[in-house]
Amino acid sequence: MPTVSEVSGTGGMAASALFPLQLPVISLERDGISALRQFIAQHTPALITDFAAASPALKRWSLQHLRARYGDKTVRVYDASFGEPGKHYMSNIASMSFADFLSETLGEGRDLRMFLYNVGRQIPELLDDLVFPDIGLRFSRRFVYTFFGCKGSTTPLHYDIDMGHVLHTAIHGRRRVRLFAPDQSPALYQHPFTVRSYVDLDQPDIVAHPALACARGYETILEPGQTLFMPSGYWHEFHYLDSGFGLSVRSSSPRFRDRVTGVINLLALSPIDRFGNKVATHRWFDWKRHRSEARAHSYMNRRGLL
Ligand SMILES: O=C(O)CCC(=O)C(=O)O
Repeated sequence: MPTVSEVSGTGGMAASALFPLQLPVISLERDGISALRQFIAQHTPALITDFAAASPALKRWSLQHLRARYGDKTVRVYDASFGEPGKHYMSNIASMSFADFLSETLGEGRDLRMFLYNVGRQIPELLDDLVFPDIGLRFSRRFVYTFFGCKGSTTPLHYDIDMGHVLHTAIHGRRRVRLFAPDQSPALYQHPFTVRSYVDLDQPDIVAHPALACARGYETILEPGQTLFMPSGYWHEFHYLDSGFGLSVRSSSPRFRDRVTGVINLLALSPIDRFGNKVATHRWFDWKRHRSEARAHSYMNRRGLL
């Protein structure tokens, strides 16, 4: 890990220095379900090569098939303004037919996203195409989400607000995925009242964000058909190397404190954050940024880095 003194003054730091950790790769056929259960019990992420192997979705859900059957469904679409203070903060920019979304994003390369599309609610019959092994977690059928993006789009660094355990399968296209453990939050300059970080992981600026030099994460490529296990509270950034889509199933965390945090996030912190954005848009955002910097400063102080 580079020290602050090694990198200060330049402001630049190789992005690769942030990702020294090797993500474990397991195969349920080779290593047994017990291997995955162990990662779940230890709250450690892992890449599973064959978690979804028995799911007809992997073959059946071609873009052509989905467009032909569900192209007339109205979907909400998002862009980068989702995370920016202002009118579209935490909300969609428009609604359009699924067929138009596919043409505009995957066909024309417009950086428009469709995420958290609830398949369980919107097209429940698709759930029949998902077959997963019993790994000791109860997946909620009500919260099965799909995520679509075009080549080059990025889902920025965040963790899931409900604090559930997530298994994300890439159905089409590869993603570069970056992960950080929950204890890295101060080094990632988490904005209070949110589950977001705004640090630039591609070009880390250590002058603006000195604590970032302490962050240690994983970086991996998720291939189509592979699944990522993200324990509750794990930070993740997804970058689409190809146009495509993926699917997440989730289960509530076995840890009581995670479940309570999830409820507080959803019922208290997020509404306050939206209210702050509504009434004091830029001042609220700047206040959160300052708080994240103050928190990072005391984190470094505690570690004797100042
Ligand atoms: O695929 C994406 O764009 C993001 C996936 C994600 O954030 C999730 O599964 O929780």
